[in-house]
Amino acid sequence: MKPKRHVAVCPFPLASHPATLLLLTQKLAAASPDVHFTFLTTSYAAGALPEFANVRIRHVGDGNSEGEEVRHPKERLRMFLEDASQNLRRSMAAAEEEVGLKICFVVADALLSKDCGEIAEEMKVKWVAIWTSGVASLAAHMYTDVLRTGIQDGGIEAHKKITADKYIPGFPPIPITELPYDVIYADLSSPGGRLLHLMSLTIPKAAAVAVNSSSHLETTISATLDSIFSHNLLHVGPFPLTLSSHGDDEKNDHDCLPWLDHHLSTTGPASVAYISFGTANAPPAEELIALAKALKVTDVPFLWSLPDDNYSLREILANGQGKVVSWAPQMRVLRHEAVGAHVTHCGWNSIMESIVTGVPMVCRPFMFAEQMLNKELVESVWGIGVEVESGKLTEDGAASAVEKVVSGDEGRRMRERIREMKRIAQEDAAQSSTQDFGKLLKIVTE
Ligand code: U2F
Repeated sequence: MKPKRHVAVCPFPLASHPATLLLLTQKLAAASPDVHFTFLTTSYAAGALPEFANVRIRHVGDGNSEGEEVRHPKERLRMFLEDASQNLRRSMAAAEEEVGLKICFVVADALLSKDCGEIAEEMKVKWVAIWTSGVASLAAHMYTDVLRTGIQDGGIEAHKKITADKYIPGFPPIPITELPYDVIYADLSSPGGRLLHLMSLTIPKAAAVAVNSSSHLETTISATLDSIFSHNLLHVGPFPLTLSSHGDDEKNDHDCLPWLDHHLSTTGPASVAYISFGTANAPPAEELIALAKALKVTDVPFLWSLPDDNYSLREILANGQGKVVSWAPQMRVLRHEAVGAHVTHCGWNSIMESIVTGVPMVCRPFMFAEQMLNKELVESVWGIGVEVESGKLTEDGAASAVEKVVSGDEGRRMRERIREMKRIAQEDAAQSSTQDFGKLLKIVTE
């Protein structure tokens, strides 16, 4: 079919962002076969992402003109951001020539709002922003200037006593020190600080802002954000429910499911701990070792998604109590009846996946992006998980947190609360999020 419209999609080339945006693009594309989607990302971030009939992946320059090997994700990102604007423009022009149609709409990862917003303005087309995390973190970024102006410079100890609801209407009483670092503490001229600050200034110009959350999960903050975005906030998540194949990688199974089946029949339902620290962070080696020892002490069976390079740890873990894989089909694992706890870095996708499968969490967040804030939501606001003592994995702290969630009374209460959230998320996914997706589709394709 000859396409009638040409839409550009620009994911942020880090962590799970490209895979998540591609799933959303697929859903938009499946509903609009006469629209051609050009998905623009760096060759590194594109990896082995698949193409579809009306979704084509086009590589964007990664800013690494020397072609040297860059292993550190932060450095890769710094290089990309330096030339992102020019490189995106160049690739969009090439895509227009190839497809034979001018780009008439831009779908931007919210983190690229500044560049994509400017490009769309030059092209005289509209754009939408996709925030792959939840409402609370986006609200925190939107209040960067208010918070920085309002808070006296009393240092971290004084800041721990100030809660964010003082400045952000509808926000839970979370200490401002737990907000994403860039909101209050980053130098706004540093690459990360600048990126997020400019996002907060540019994103209200988008035709709509879509979030990976649903309308009844973070209700009071949603109301605040909706008014900032002139009632164009769209809840199109949680993605594990609304984007059907999210995290459901059939190929990289590593026999996790049969292993869990075995445990269901031996150790029973909700007896296994699943462990993963996401795609962008890893605890230091000594913490991983402490966790391995803690698991031995608790005797809780575990399935651990651990990148291949942790050779020495694999040796400690090779005692039959657990299974270690380099990548797990996370959604299918969490959905399995044998799994009773999710040890997580509190990436937003992982939290949503835990909620929609009803598995309470043991949290070891990093001072990275919004993970500390996500942990506060999980532990203090929703009561569906517990942070490891002192925020770091120690043998005693990790053992006590895992035991609390898997077998303690508090774990049972967490399980009840998370099942209620699962019910709310399911209802939203079937109703309000479906309606909001319809609105997004209309804005993007008509
Ligand atoms: C950044 O987070 P990450 O990409 O590190 O973490 P998640 O948002 O939790 O996403 C990880 C995804 O990878 C999947 C898992 C999630 O969908 O199911 N996965 C898997 O399928 N198998 C594995 O063995 C391991 C992971 C950032 F660091 C966070 O702060 C943000 O919240 C997040 C979203 O913007 O992006």
